[in-house]
Amino acid sequence: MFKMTRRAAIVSLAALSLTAGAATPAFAQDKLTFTLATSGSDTDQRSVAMANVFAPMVAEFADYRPGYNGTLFAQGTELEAISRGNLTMSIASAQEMAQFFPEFSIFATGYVHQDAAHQVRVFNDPLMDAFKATAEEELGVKLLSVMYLGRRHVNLRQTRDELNVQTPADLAGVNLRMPGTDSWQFLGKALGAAPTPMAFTEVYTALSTGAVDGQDNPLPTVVDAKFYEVTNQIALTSHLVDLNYIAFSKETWDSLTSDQQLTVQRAADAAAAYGRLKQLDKENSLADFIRSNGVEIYTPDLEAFRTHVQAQYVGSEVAATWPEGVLEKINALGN
Ligand code: KDO
Repeated sequence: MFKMTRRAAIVSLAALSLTAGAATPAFAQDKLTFTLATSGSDTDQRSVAMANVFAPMVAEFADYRPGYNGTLFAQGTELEAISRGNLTMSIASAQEMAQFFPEFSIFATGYVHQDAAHQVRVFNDPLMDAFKATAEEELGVKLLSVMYLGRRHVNLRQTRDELNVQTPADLAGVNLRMPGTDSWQFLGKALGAAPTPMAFTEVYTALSTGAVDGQDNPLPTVVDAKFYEVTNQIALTSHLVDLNYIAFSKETWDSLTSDQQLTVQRAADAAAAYGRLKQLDKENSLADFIRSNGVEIYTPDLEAFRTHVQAQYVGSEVAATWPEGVLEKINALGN
């Protein structure tokens, strides 16, 4: 797989931006247009938060135009679109950021973030300053806020009688769909599985046809995407307390007045907080609904998973990209 280096990625993006149309919001007498691309649905709590909280707060000077289910830009291409000036916002992942800047993989590492509150402390800590600066200066992307996606678990087509998942060894040979970026594939292997890269919008069909054995999203996504219709078990591995960033075009940001910038920042923080609470509420209440649809949910040997997964990262080429001392600072911000 051709691994585009950081410098090559930015140079190619810069070259492309010479030809792309102006990213600046649609020309209008007095209103800007903020476009947002996400592979999530319109009913996903992060999408709902952006539409119901962010959009009204910026409505005085900007129209909000979301594109759901990867219809505006395919999953994993949104940041490039922002950088080229063809998109204002995305609900980005650390894994996608890591495609440009490998050091972001630290925020996508199994069993590092402990919970939603830990994610917020990390995102607001000075340790993030260099990461945010790199994203702005080299990619033209401003990371406004951190959103809570939830605890990712192993969700399989096989029944527990067919495949009882207690330790990573039980996942040997299991064709586990993971999102397409390198750090996602690394996590899939670290779990003990044989990961298959696939866009989120293709997962339901792949599960229903048996093209893959399973996937690994949080319980709210299992319900929102109806994965419970085409799977039969969830092993509560909690292997990644996952997050997204509200990513915003630096070019658009710089064109705003300082009052507009303050409003956009407050709107992003409010949307992230709203979505976090709604997602946590769903995460804590959906297990019985999923079980009622024939999916067995159980807790595997968490210590075995944590120990094994963390051991895969130690000394790995992924860990080699992490700036000195950052992991210690993240851990110190934990409970
Ligand atoms: C997924 O593709 O499994 C994933 O959960 C990865 C996340 O980073 C995020 O892109 C998410 O999909 C989409 O927002 C759809 O929920």
